[in-house]
Amino acid sequence: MALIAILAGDGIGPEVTHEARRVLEALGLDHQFEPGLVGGAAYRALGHPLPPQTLELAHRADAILFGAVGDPEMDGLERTLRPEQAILGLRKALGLFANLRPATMFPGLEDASALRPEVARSIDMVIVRELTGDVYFGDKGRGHTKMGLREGHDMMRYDEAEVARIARVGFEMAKRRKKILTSVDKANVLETSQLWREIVNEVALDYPEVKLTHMYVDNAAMQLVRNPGAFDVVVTGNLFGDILSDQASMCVGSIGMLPSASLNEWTGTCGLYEPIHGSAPDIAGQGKANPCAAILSAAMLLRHSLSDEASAQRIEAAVIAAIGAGARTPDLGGTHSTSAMGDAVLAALQ
Ligand code: GGG
Repeated sequence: MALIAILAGDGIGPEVTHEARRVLEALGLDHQFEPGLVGGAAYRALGHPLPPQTLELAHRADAILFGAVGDPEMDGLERTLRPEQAILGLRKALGLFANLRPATMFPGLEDASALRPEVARSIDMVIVRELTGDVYFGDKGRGHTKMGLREGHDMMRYDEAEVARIARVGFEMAKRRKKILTSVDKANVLETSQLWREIVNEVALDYPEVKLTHMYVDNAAMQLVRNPGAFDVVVTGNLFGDILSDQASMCVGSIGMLPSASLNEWTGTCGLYEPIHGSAPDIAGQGKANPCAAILSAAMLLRHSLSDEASAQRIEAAVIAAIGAGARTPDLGGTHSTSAMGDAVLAALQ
């Protein structure tokens, strides 16, 4: 029996996580669920976005099902107390450096894509986003210039070990798929990216069977809408991965469709699973959120943390079947509520 921590968070986080938990429970597996407070909800109740009891639960759990964090009412708080610090703190505390973000076009959903159907149909890729470095964690601060102007800075930084380990995740994943790896950087401008490219090339020597291409992030953004079918596995840094995966989500229909797994090694035992979307405060509490990304994240949890491939595939097949049968939340152009979409997935569960 495994312990699954449920950290639902803010905004639509609790709504979509509820549906994912229903699907997990419907599988009839002998897992235990324990909820914890995180983000703005934790700040309101306990004065910190990542309180010690939540961190303790995260360390004790076999896997974490995470919703979303973010609350516009807390925009004025100092950075270290903002809801978003909870997810950054969890990633760092658990060493979750590898973020897998699969973007696949589900049959029948082509009409929801921002791309032409024949282009959208070709999309089947995984973005491997580095998660514990880059500008997110580099030295940051505020000050004043000599002229007295207000100034802010966030340092972009990677060391060779950080680049090598995420590059290996990318190569390993490509090895198991179509053997095509695109490493995305901005090496024509950034020193960090020059190191990135150097190290990725060194790791490539261990993977002669994988075809490696380097691409500047601006070109990658363009190719993602021009010829997305050419991508198999993309490996990139924290910031570029964040941006490109939001873009990829609209190519497959909606940001409500993309799950993610954050792992501390290629097939890590401890992992955090969350939809790539945020808390969407504008639609929170209205039953409009698409729970598919959260449900698909639960499938990734079973696959990567609990080694239960069969159950993971059951969930994925149910989402595909529900979509195929016409279930659509408003982001996909439909009228299903969050719970009706959850019901449709449950009904399709074999
Ligand atoms: N479920 C994703 C989420 O809550 N995102 C909010 C956020 O602040 N994310 C930071 C990041 O993904 O880099």
